[in-house]
Amino acid sequence: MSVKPTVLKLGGSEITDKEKPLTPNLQIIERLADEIAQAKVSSLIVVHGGGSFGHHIAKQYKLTEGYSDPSQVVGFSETHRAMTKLNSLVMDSLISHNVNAVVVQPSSCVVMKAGRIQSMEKKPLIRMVDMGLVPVLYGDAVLDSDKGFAILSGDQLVTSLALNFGASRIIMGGDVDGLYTKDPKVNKSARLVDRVTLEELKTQKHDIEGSKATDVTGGMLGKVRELIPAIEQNIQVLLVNATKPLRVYKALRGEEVTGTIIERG
Ligand code: IP8
Repeated sequence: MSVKPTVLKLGGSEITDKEKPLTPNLQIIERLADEIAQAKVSSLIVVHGGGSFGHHIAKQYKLTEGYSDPSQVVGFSETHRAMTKLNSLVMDSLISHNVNAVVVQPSSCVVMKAGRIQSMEKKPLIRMVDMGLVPVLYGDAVLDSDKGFAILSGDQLVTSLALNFGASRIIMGGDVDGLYTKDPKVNKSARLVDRVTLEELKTQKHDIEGSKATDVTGGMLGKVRELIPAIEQNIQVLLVNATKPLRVYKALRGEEVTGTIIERG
């Protein structure tokens, strides 16, 4: 790629209502599409999570455990279908805000092995970004050469894209201000960490609470673990609250913003 891309993740917990199956948060999707459009980043890849579109169905059919029974096959199909519905809402918003977005379906270009990405078709993505298009990928049900199938989290995808395409930075939009010492939704003494190195993160990580909502791919704890390989390669990660206006915009513009910077140190 001629310009190092920024990889932006839009978490499922803000673009959907995670407690209500198949419920999008259209207002937030629209606002985020507007912020992405206004920020005018020259080289951008967007990934979004599953929220209440992917996780409930994936859990119902035990998809993360892999294939063990023919009755799960319909669950693979339904999980992917639900994700395409959420994705089409994101795409409609982006395109209506004049972002030249194009869908790249992970189920069609990624193969996993034991729950980790084994291979990804990269050429179309490279050409898209060089053409000024914004590829949009999402957490998805994906075929797995060991387990039959698996759930690919948007976070694993973000790290893999950032490493494969030499990203300059990763911006993770979530529903909290950044990384806290405790889960801020249940613990008032939780403190926002504005900057942390990988070493500090490794020793603090037992204090980071996982998500309480239905999340088959690990919530905040899973997020942090997944990002480590990218941070090790000197790719800076910025966690911001995408439910608050202009945080994603400022992060994309490289302006000062409330959040957590994670770097190798
Ligand atoms: O919300 C998982 O992606 P995530 C997507 O980024 C599915 O963990 C299909 C559950």
